[in-house]
Amino acid sequence: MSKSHRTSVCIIGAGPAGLLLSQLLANAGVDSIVIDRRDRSYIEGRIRAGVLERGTVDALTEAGVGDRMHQEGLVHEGFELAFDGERHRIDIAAHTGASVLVYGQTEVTKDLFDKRTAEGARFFFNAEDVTPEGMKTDQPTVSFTQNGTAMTVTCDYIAGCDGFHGVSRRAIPRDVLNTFERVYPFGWLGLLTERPPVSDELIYANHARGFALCSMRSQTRSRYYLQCEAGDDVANWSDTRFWEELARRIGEASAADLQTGPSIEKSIAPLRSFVAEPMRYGNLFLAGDAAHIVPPTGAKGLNLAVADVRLLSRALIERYRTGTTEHIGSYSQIVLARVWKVERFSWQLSNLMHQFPEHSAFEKRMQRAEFDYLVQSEAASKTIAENYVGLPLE
Ligand code: FAS
Ligand code: PHB
Repeated sequence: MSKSHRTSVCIIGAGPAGLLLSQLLANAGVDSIVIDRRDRSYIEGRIRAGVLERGTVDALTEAGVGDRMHQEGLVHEGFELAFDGERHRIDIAAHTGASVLVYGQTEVTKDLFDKRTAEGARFFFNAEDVTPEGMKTDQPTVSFTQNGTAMTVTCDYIAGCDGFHGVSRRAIPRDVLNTFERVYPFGWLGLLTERPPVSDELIYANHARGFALCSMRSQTRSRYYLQCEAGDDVANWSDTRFWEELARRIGEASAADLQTGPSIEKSIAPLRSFVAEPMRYGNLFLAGDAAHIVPPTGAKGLNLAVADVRLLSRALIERYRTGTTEHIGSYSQIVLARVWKVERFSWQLSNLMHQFPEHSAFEKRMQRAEFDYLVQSEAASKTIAENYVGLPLE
């Protein structure tokens, strides 16, 4: 048995990129269908990003999903960089006049799902063998099976919002697609605990034993990360071992305020920088992790996905409202110009804040010298601040 469906934009992926795109299109009266290989509870259960740039806060507010974010999110006007226990605050409010909002990606996803569902959005979960086809035609299709039933969605445009391991990027022919990648020789071990955070603001720490990050989800729920071996196994990390290592890396003064507790989530994420060009092929458009990955050091992954979606929704809405395709034509070029600048910042901060096995004594001194320069130079701290709060959309 097979079923056919028709929509304007078929969105592959119900993560933050796909959900926000569907909402922005719906707000402009453009119909979409959202297909995901997982279901809502699985997607909401993934613990990921924690910091929202001002552009992301604006986009979610404009989309009509900002109420809980503004009530529960924590406004942060600065964060700290630390080297071997010495801490330097980056005053992002003084440098940029802006702030960031600490509000977990999990909550953003829940808010988007709630509104999309309340508005009767068409979702297909647990989709298998999702296959985009006909991208070079004006009637592309996405076929898949769901509970054994073959489905085909015919549309005007396909939005590939299916993350790094999705199928959309792979639907672009090899002789068209160019990819750029840097895989880091370490991963991040993340831990979530119901304990007040060690500090009011985030602390990014570089220590001889490795990087550590002290973050949070609320005043009672903390999120911590430790740099670990690339192939490390979370089973090697008891809570006790995690807390002891974190205390070493953040230094005695900070560790004195550390409230340890049982982990409610613990996982290891690999780190890579990755970009795929172009982000458009015929009537297929890529957005979010489907097209690029940044190491989480700069808190950019989710925010970059939102920026892509703001530009893609603008292009698609323009086409349906006016018939012109100016921004559809320039989408890939405009969005990639910003992607590369954000890749640069995430790569730069990762190089500054982590211990690299291949680093010589000289390169370790270069890291320390860059930190010391940041501490003394207003200009250097300002550049960090303006990237952290988010670059202009274009
Ligand atoms: P997502 O990966 O979130 O969503 C893609 C969706 O597509 C998923 O729901 C998936 O099920 C679906 N999909 C995949 N293949 C499919 C197929 N064939 N058919 C249909 N659907 C398919 N960013 C930060 O800023 N800070 C962090 O601390 C941080 N930590 C992270 C930790 C991990 C383990 C990972 C993987 C990422 C992390 N990120 C972090 C980055 C993350 O937040 C992403 O940038 C963000 O989820 C991007 O959103 P999407 O582009 O929507 O992709
Ligand atoms: C998080 O809280 O998960 C987080 C915050 C900042 C980052 C990365 C992750 O740079």
